[in-house]
Amino acid sequence: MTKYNFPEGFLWGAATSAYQVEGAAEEDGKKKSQQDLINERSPFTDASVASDHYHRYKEDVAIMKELGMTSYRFSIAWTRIFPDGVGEPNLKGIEFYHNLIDELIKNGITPIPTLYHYDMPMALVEKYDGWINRQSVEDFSKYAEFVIKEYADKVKYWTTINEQSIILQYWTAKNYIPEKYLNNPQIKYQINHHMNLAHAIACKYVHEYVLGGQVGAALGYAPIYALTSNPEDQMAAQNANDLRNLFFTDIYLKGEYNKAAMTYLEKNQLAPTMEDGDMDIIKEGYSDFLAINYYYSDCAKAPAKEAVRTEPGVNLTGKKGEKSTYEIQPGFYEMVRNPNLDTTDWDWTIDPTGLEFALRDLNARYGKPLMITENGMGAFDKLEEDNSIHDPYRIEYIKSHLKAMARAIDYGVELISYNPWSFIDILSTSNGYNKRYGFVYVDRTDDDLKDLKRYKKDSFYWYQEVIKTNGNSL
Ligand code: BGP
Repeated sequence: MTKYNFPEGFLWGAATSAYQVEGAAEEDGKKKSQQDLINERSPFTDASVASDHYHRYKEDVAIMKELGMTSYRFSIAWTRIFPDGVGEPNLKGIEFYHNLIDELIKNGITPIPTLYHYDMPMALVEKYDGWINRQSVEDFSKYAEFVIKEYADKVKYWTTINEQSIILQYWTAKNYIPEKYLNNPQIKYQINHHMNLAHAIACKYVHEYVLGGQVGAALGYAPIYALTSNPEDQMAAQNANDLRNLFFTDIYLKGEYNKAAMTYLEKNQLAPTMEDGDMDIIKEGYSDFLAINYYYSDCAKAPAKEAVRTEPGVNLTGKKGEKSTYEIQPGFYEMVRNPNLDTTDWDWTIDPTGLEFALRDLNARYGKPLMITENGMGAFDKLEEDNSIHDPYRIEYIKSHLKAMARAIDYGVELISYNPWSFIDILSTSNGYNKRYGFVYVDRTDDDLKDLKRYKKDSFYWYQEVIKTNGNSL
């Protein structure tokens, strides 16, 4: 009798994304994406070297194999394949992902690529403002079709767009937005509509070109609790769930816009402009599964009558309590800190039950298989003199979330895979190399590249045992 019922063949993995791990941002024909520019302007290091995975992928895959990983979720950089976003494909870029995928398969690791992880080609931003312009749908579709066809006989599971929800919530950090649009919040819903079309078209291509292929989005997902049992707060939590979660999942899994969310946007002149036939495209591009990136849960209350529209804040220092601004949608909801939960140093709540809640809720609503493409804990890790890294907090975080997943499975959730963030230390969007997530330490800091050597953290050996026992060592 086993303690935990992770299914036979469950995919145990880990995740990264191209610009956060690869480096070689302008090598072998690759050109810059908007993320290169956004990171250059940030107070942290840029993405030019990152964890140097582009040059060390073989060594990295060998470490994945040693960890026992049976899946690896990574992203393909659009700018490696089409440096200018459109035009002639770049053979060196195509070859890199062939090599990586071949190396994974050779080592028994199922590749789970993501087509888009925040990295719109800068050339298209300069040409027409990137996702703001509807032309982006056509150009992304060409890129997606090319990539899906190219790797069709090697890749079964595809994810389309990473975290549309976060791209929308943090629209000026995840997109390069020209100044003239900064005071126009409708733009973010327009970007999102274009991404809905792009996602659906990519899904269609997977169904068309990949024998037995399965596809879904990788959504940043945080369940939302009401601050109190006051009915007004409960209503606000439902409103927040409609606009922050179901606004995406209803598109992916029902092919329609969530009605309450759309009504709110229309009433506030925020709804996207659509063309005839858009909803047919969205319906045709159905998903086979939903992948979620789960880090934390959120909390909402009824907003005060005089509350004004407010963008969410971010903690960029790793000093607890620094996050002071929470999103407000006037007349709909106000996000607040949950007084019941502890947080990481970056104010992200630690809530394993929230993962169980999310999985159960999504299963009840849509009944589709689910995947976890990110989950993990950012922390200040320390490389000791003997090259060990003691990260009991990360072990505790992942252990409690795995137990929550096991409970959800017991209650009927169909889960395909678990790919925590991150396989190796990567360039964090909210604190460079100060905020680390990996099972494997990369010896560099924001200011000093050092030798970029890889060292296994305590969590590496712990996760190795979890994988070996199909979760029963938990
Ligand atoms: C997700 C992103 C990842 C990664 C992770 C951690 O939102 O998909 O790319 O960045 O969050 O975030 P951060 O680096 O801000 O800690």
